[in-house]
Amino acid sequence: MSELYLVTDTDMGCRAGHTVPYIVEEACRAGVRWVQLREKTASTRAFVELAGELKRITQMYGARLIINDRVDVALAVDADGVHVGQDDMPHHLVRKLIGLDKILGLSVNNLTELQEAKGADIDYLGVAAIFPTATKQDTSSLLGLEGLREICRQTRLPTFAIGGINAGNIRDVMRAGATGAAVVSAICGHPSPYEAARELSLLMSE
Ligand code: TZP
Ligand code: MG
Repeated sequence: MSELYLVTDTDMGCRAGHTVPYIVEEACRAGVRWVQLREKTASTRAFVELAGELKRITQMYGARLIINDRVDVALAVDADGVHVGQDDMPHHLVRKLIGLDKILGLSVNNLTELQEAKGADIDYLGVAAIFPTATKQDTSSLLGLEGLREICRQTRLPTFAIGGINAGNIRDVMRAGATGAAVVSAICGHPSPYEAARELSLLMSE
C-alpha cells in the first residue's frame, strides 16, 4: 500500500483552480490511501460538510480519512481517525473520546517531543518539519534529513515525514527511514493532483 499521505489545503487548491474534493478524488485515483482534512479557517458547518464529502470519496477508494484537530468533526462523520499537534487537545484525551478503534496521529517536532510521546497510545507520528515550507507559518526549527533519521531510529511507531517534501526529495525522505511522506503543496498546489500523486508514489517506492 502506498504510504503517501495527502494533507488538504483549501486555499492552495483554490489558487490551483481545484476544490478539495476534486484534489482528494484525483489523489485517491492515483493511489493515495491516507487523506487528512486540515481546515484552519472554515466554519464548523463547512468543515463537517466537507468532511462528509471526503468520507464518501475516501470510502469509495478504500483510503483512510483523518481529521486534523477536530475530534467532534471526526466523530460526526465517522472518519477513520484524528491527527493532533502539540498545541491541540492532549493525545490521551483524544484517545478517550475517539475510542480504541480509531487511528490517532501525533505531530512531533523534535527529540524531546518524541520522548514525551513514548508509551502513548498513538498509532503513528507526523514528523515535522523536514524542509523549509511556505505552507505552515509556525514551523519552528527544521529537522532536515539527519533529524528525521534520528527520530525514525528512536521509535517503533510508523513515521510520516512532513514539510517541504516534493518529487525532488521524497526518495531521500524514504531513505532516511520514514514509513511514509505527507505533502500539502506538492499535490494541492499542482495543476494535476493526479499526476503529482502518481509521480510521488512511484518515486517513494523506488
Ligand atoms: N505540518 C508541518 S509542516 C506542514 C504541516 C501541515 C506543511 C507542509 O506543507 P508542504 O506544502 O507539504 O510543505
Ligand atoms: Mg493542529
